[in-house]
Amino acid sequence: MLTQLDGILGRRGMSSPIEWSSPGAARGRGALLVAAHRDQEIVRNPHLTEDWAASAVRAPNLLAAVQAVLGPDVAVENTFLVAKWPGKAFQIPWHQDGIDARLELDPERSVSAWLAVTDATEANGCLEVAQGSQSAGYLPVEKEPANGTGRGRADQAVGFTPETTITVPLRAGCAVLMDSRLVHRSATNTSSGARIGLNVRYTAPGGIVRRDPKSPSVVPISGTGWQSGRTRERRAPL
Ligand SMILES: O=C(O)CCC(=O)C(=O)O
Repeated sequence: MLTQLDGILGRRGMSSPIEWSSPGAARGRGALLVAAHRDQEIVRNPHLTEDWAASAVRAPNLLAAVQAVLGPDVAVENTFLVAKWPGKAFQIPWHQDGIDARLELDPERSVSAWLAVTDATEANGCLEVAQGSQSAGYLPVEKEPANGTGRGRADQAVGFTPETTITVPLRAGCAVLMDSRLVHRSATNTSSGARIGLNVRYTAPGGIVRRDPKSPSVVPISGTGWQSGRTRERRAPL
């Protein structure tokens, strides 16, 4: 059966590139972030604290693409700024954005995006995705061991062996939209410059199946359904 997600994101489970900024403005922001966050690898939820990130998650082309998948009522559940610094080993393991130790998102009511702030290339650790992997559903997850460095952005998809993978290089200012179940990872930056990207989890009303009660609330960014009481999270057995 062809679902709405198949229709928009296709059998590959992704759509790219979607422009969220001009390349020049994104690269300029990247330079500022390099200065501001030097050597910090993960910045959690910058859409709550940094104006540029609050604007980026609402960028018109990107929001239109998200609304085409989710409908008019869209909220941001979570963002991560991920910086890969030259000369520092930092790879993100195979994982799915819609499930981790803290939460599970309904894949029919959620979608994730990865926004290139700097250019993302194979040399500097762009995303690598297992196309079509969303069709197998969510995999068991294992929490990545904390190592005290701020690394370990993603909980790992346990036992995942990719069959078909592609790298997703993106020019600064472009984004990829992904099914929440699409398995992806990224390698260490082996270039001489920093690589910075923003990961965004979008959700529609009722899209959060389970979450850690300590997590910040969702931030509605479009639609009127958020006032109607349909924001309640659904509880489901793991
Ligand atoms: O920025 C990266 O290299 C990967 C980020 C990612 O996959 C995530 O945050 O879920």
